[in-house]
Amino acid sequence: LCFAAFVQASAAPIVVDRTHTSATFDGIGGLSGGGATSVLLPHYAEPSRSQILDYLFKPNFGASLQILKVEIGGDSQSTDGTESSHMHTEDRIDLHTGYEWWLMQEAKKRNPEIKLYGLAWAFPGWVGEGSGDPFKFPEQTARYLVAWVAGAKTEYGLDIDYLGIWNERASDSKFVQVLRKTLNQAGFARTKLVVKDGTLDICNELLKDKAYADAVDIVGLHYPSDFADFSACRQLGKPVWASEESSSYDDLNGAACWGRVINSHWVINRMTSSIMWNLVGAYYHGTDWYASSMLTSVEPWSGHYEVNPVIWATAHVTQFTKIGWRYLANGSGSGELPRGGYYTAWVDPSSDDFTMNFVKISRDHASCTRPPLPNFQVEEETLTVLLSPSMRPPDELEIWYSNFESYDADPSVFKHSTVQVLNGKFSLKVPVGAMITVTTIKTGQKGSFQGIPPSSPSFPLNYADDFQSSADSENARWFADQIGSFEIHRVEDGMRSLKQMVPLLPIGWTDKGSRGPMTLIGMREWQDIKVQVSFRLPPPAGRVPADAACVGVRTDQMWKNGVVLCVNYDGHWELLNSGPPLQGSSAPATPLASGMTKAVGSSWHVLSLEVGGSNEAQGALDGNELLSSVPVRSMDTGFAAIGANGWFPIEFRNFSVSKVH
Ligand code: 147
Repeated sequence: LCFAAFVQASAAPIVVDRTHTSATFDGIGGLSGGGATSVLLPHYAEPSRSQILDYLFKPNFGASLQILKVEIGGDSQSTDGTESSHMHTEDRIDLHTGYEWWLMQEAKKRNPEIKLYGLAWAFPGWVGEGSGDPFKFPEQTARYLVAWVAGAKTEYGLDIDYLGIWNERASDSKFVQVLRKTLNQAGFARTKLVVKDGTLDICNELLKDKAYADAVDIVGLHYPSDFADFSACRQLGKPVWASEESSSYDDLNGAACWGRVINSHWVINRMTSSIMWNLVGAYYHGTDWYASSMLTSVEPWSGHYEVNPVIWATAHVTQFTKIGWRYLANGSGSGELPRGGYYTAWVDPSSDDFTMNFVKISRDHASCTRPPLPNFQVEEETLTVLLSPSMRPPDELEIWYSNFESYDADPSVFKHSTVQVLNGKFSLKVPVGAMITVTTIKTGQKGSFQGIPPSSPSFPLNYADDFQSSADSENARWFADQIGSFEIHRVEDGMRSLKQMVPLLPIGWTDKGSRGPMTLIGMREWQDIKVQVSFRLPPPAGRVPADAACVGVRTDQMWKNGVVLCVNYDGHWELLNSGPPLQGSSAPATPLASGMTKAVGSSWHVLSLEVGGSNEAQGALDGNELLSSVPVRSMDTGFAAIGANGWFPIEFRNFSVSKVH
C-alpha cells in the first residue's frame, strides 16, 4: 500500500472546501430489537458483557455508535422474539420490563452524547380496544407511547431524542398530530418524531398533508434504494434517514455493504443518518436472521463473543465524526470517485477538524440483503486530494484502512498509518474493496480485549432454574419469549413465579395469533431431552376450563413444529406435533395421543416430557405417567419450551432440562 505524497494521480484532483458546508450529520446507529435481538445479553457472563457493551458504545474504541435505536416492547413477535411492553394492561405502567432500559443506560454510561430512538413493532391489544388498529383511539395509543418516553426520563433520567410510529406498518396523519400534541403537553417537545420507518411513499403523503408534515421532524426510510426517486423527500426540506439498514451477513460482505451505504446514502441522496439492523446478535441460532449483527454473542454461559468486521466499517465514520458536524456537498468534499465508489467529507463547524471516507466496493461485494443493486464497475485508482485553504491543511493526516474484499487469511481491517500533506495536497491509492478514513482526529483506536473465553457452543446441560433469584419484572435468564411475555413476579406466597403477562392478543407485527404463548431455551439442534416444570393455572374467574399448561421439546422458533404436551384445567391432556392452537382461534390440532387424568385446577403441579433416541415420548403429571412410548417424528429437533394455550397468567417454577440417554 502506498499513501505517499507525489504519486502520479489518475485524474483531476478531488477538491475539499469547507466554505460551503452542507447538511448536518445526524449520526450512525445500531438497532436493538425488532425484535428481541439482545435477549441473551443481560445475562451474559462478565467481564464479557461489559466488553461487548464497550465494543458497541465506548467512544474511540469500536463501533462507537452515535445513535441507539431500541424497540418499544409490544408483547408480540418482532423477528427473534417478543419484547415485553411497559403496559401489558391499560391501568398499569411497569418501567422494569425487558432489557432495553438497561441497554440504553449502559450506552449512555459509555457515551453521554449518544442519541436514543424508540420505535414500536407491536402494541398491546388494549390500545386498539381489541380492534387490532393502533390508530383507532389516537389519544390512547399516544398516551401509551408517551408513557414510555416519560418513563425513560422519570425512572432512568434518559432523554428520548427520537420516537417512531409503527415499524414497517401504517402511519396515520391524525395519530401523528395527536402524538405530537401529547408529547408537547407532557413536556417532551424536544423528542422528535420520525415517520414512518418504512417505504418512500411517505414523502408524497407528507407533501399532500401540511398538518401531517408539520408534526414530523424526520423522514425515516427502511433499506432505501439509492437509485429510487427522492425528489418528493427532498421537497419536504426535512432530514431523510435510512432508519433501518443492512440485515446483511456479519462477514466481510456485510461490512462492505455497510461501508458502502453509509457513504452512498449521503453522496447520492443526502441521507444524513443510517441505522444498522441489528446491533448485537444475542439471539439463538435457529431463530430468524441469525448472523446479521455488528457483534455476535450467543454464548451467555461461556462469555465467548465475536467482533464482526462491520464494527470496523462503522468505526471508519463514528470514531472520527460527531453528530452536528456538517457534510461537505458533492464537488466540495463528497461525490463519486472517478473510477467508481464514493467519498464523503465531514467537518467540525467549531474547529478545523475534518474527516473523509473513501469507499470502493465492487458490484460482487456491494450488495446488502436488500434492495437489489444495478450493475456498476469499479477500478483501483490513485487520487490526488487538494485541501483548499479553508481546510487549514495540516502537515500530516491520519489514515485508517480496511479492505473488505480481501481473500487473505488476515485481511486488512482498520489499520492505522499517516499521510503527508504538501501544499495542501496528498495522494491516496484506493484499491477495490477499500474503505479508507483520512482525518485530523488522532484518537482512533482498534479496541481489543485479551482473554476472550473460547467458544463453547453447546448450551450447558443439565440445566435448572427455580426463578427465585431474578429481579421482579425481568425475563427469565436465557429464556427467549416468542409468543406472549413471560416475566418474573413475586406472588402471594412470597415466592417468585415466571408468569405470562399478556391478557389479550396484541396488535402484532407478524404474529396474528395462531398458537398460544411460549418461551423457549436451549438449542435448535437438540433432540433427546427431558423438560420438567411446575405450573399453576389461574383461578377460573369467568374463563373456560380448557386453559392448558404445555411443555415442549424439539420445537422450532414459533412452536409450529415440535413435540408438545399440554394438560388442561379439567385434566384432559394431549400430545401434539406443534404448540397448542390458541383457544377459539383455529382448527384444533390432531393429537398424537390424548387422555384424561385428575383435574389440575389452579394449584401447583409438575409436568414433564421426554423424547429419547428411539423417537418415543414419555410424559408425566406429578410423577404419574400420562403417556409412554408414543412414537414421534424422527426429523424434529429443537428448543425446550414452556407455555400455554391462551392469554392468561399461567405461572411456572422449577424448570429443568436434561439430556436423555
Ligand atoms: C425488517 C424489520 O424491521 C426488522 O425487525 C427485521 O425483521 C429485519 C430483518 O431483515 O427486517 O423488516 C423488513 C421486512 C421486509 C422488508 C424490509 C424490512 N422488505 O421486504 O423489503
